[in-house]
Amino acid sequence: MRTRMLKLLSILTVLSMLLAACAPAVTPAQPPAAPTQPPAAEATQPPAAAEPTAVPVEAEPAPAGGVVKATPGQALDMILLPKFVGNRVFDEANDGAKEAHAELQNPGKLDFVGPTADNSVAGQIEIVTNAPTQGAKAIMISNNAGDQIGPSAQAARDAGMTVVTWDSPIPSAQGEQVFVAQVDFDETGVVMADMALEILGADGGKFAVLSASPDAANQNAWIAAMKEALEDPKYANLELLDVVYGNDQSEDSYNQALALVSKYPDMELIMAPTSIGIVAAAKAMQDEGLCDKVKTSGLGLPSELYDYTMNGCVPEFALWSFVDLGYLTYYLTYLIASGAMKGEVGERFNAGRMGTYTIEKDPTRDNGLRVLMGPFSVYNKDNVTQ
Ligand code: RAM
Repeated sequence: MRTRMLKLLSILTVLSMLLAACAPAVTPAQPPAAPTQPPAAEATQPPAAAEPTAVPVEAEPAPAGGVVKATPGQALDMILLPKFVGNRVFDEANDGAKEAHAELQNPGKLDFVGPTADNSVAGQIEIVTNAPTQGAKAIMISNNAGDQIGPSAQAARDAGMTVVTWDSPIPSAQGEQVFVAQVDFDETGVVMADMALEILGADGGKFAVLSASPDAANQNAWIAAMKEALEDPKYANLELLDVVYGNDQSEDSYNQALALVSKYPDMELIMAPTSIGIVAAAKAMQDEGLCDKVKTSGLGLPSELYDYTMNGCVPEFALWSFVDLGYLTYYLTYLIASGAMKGEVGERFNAGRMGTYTIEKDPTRDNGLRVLMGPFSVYNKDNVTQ
């Protein structure tokens, strides 16, 4: 028995020696990652070899030229701050942010908080001021307070928060790391001038702007861009009569639209670059039986403007996807807040289903960076749906 065992053992030893001699050389397997450690940020660059020791929880910035991909599962409490609550476009942006929040499996909170429309400036500043003390890691702001919000945004930054704007930037960029621009702001001016020309025809006509609030950075920039566009001889027959403000409140906007009609009897178009203002102006013209004489156009939601487009009160208007804007904003903010990106010019990142984006200098402001989303959709009775 013992001799048989010894024979078997020696045969096995010879066999294993033979096998070792024939096998190709292989590098030893990397030690497995620590169980609590999230996978490193993916990039188009080859990943660095895994270290046997624990890796920091925060993802590493991508190598230059790489496309940074988010590491899911990082716990980051984030705040989505609209200009005010009760506006469908902001609810849509929140839907997009929630989609990204679920996709990135963030175990932290995503809070959608905002002031009421009549207290937007003070309310927004208060929310930004209080955000760091509530333990939030990042805040995403659609700014309705002009440069007045800058000091509170800067304080949030100084307290270590990530501050990203979307929809409406901080004009001076104080405290703001990156602005997610829904469309190019200069192009918005051209789109509005083109819609005015198309509605009024080659002979042109007189029109007025019904804006949101005087502190709304996005509307102010779009109006400035439209005024610049109007200097092109192509628009020589268009005359801009006035700019008035309905403060993104329906009743106020409705009354401002009626006031324009009485002040300018020869006005033929109200251009409202606000989803609240455009509906209010269209309703005011319809209620007064004026849709044949005074058209309404601007920026608004197809779901809210379908009837007015079909009955000729709003022959043409434009918008972009607010769901996508919320989704893209969330991805960018998560990447910066998790340490995967610094928020610097030239950084490229993957935004899930929306693809790859790059941080660039914002060409429409003196200071500030932006990520450009786009595109515009222009609607008329041929393509508007409910
Ligand atoms: C209103 C808001 C928002 C703007 C849209 C077009 O809902 O002012 O900031 O982007 O209109």
